[in-house]
Amino acid sequence: MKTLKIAIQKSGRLNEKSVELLKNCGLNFENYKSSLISPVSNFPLEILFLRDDDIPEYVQDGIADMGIVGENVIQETEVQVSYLQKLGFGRCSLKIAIPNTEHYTSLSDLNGKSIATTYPVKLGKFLRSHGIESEIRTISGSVEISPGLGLADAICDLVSTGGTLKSNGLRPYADVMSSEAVLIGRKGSENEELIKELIQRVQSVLRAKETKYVVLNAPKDNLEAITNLLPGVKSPSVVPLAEEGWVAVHTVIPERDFWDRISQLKQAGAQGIVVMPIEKIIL
Ligand code: PRT
Ligand code: ZN
Repeated sequence: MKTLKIAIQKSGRLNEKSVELLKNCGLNFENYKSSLISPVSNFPLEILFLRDDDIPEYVQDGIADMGIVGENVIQETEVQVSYLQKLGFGRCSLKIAIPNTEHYTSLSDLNGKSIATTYPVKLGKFLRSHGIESEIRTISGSVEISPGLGLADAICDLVSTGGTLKSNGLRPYADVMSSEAVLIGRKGSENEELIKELIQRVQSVLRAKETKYVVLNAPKDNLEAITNLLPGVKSPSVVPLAEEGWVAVHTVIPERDFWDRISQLKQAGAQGIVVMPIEKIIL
């Protein structure tokens, strides 16, 4: 069987979460900062540690079968790869930002202005699609200081907390794209079976992360109201308790509904609610 290769970021914002995801998939490998390639001992897979900018092309060209990288990088490099799975980390937005002192009222106020960015391709497309003609100044980093230095009227950069914009006297003005880390694959890879297996492992880890395992005690008389609040994967398990008139209910609930559901359950008479993390959910 051919060994699969997956490219992840060597160091930077996506490295830690990418390594964690692969480890949670049950893959056993060393994560030495010095190595560029690490074999997985319990799956026919090698992990390549690369700069994020190189990952889409390596996957497109078949040097790696799969990769984990931000959507922003894929769209900027315009490579032909398959999107296999959104991964829910590395979330950010590519935004146009302007100095706080400017009072633009519409996007057309950017006409004739200069915008500094490391994302000229994506910004160019955005401006064209809105019929705006600005001068794009491509720079290699520290975009946020360009207006202060008089190098550009505005910037287009990734934003997550917004702290960088704020501390440079800038404010977000327009959203160009939102992005998160994604699992990508090479179009037409001959390792389809192994890739499928890995995608399934990734999906079972993501599903588990979005879900909590809940065990609670419920008065039998209110069981219907309580189980209606708990749809579970199929339906909740109900186990009799030693105390007459009480049962234990076991189920899973989505993380996003968590606090709402817990207070509704308490109101419906649930007691002794225990919430546990789940490692994997295989459907
Ligand atoms: O060395 P290598 O080339 O691999 O890494 P890099 O330095 O090019 O990338 P890195 O590690 O900074 O980011 C990797 C990926 O993380 C990006 O491609 C995005 O998909 C994602 N990501 C998520 C971000 C951010 N959030 C982010 N906030 N990438 C960069 N930033 C920067 C942004 O450019 C700006 O300078 O953080 C600053 C803004 O952050 P806030 O929190 O102040 O808004
Ligand atoms: Zn990079």
